[in-house]
Amino acid sequence: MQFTHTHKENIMTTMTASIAGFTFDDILLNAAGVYCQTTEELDQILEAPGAGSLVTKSATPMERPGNPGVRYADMALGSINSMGLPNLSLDYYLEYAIAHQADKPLFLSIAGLSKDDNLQMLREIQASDFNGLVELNLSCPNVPGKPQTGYDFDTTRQILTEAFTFFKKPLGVKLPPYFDIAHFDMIAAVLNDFPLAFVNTINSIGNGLMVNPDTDTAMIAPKGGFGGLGGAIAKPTALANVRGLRQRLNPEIKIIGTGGVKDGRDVYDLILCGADLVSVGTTLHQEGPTVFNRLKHELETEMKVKAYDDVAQFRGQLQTLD
Ligand code: RRO
Repeated sequence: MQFTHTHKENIMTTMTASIAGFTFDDILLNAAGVYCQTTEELDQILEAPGAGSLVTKSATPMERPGNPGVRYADMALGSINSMGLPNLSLDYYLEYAIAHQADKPLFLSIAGLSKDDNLQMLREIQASDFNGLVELNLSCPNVPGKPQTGYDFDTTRQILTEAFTFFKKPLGVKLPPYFDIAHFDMIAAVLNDFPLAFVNTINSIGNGLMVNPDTDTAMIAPKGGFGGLGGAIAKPTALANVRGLRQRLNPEIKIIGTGGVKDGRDVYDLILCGADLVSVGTTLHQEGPTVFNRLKHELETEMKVKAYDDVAQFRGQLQTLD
């Protein structure tokens, strides 16, 4: 028997996930901030083979230009950025998400510079026709004078307490990386008190610094060169945060794993540590939206080596040596 060749043909592997009653036909998406600032970029993610969803650039109530000067640089083990929350406003992304929500389940990201901004945006989303998922970014490291909310456990609890008095759509939070076991315990204790649909871990590793050896200058301009680290350098931190939170969070709270994905094995490792969906930042920036299909095929190859045909068979199944 002869098989005709189509470009979707030979994936017999199940790579799906569900969050808040939505089914994702593929488990990959962009990391917020990458390829998602304009409708032109968003369209490319929406249509990219291998991408199961998208998240829009973190929005503020009003459009922002972000930080001036060179604000993203590639480096040997990943990237450093201090974009400073450039975005085209909540209304812009809300309009896009409502127009395209019939195609796939979509994530709308918001990052207010104050609790009131966040609550105001959630009210607007609640009142709108948007019926997808909202990612509340508690971890932007790059706005001068604004600490990452996710490192302040009391403020995080306060925002979620007020949000859930009126917000009834599926809500998740984007978290900064944590570096101490006590902090995993503390953030999980807060998050487990709320009906969150998901957490997304990790945002970039905040406030690193890289030097350009040709010029002896910092690699990026804002904040004296301090910026968030992403890419390969972030992988062990991302794995630890996915794993540490999966061990602590209520099972109803799903996990989007973000950080350090360059190839299919990196996706596999995040799933093994407990990720439901996996998002791609630095490598998407470097390679463009064809990255999703490459990663999907590499993940399938890795799964075949291990004799799996469904990501559910190894999700969260990391073994330890003790
Ligand atoms: O825009 C940014 O500078 C930025 C944000 Br909001 C974020 O959440 N994470 C990041 O690495 N950069």
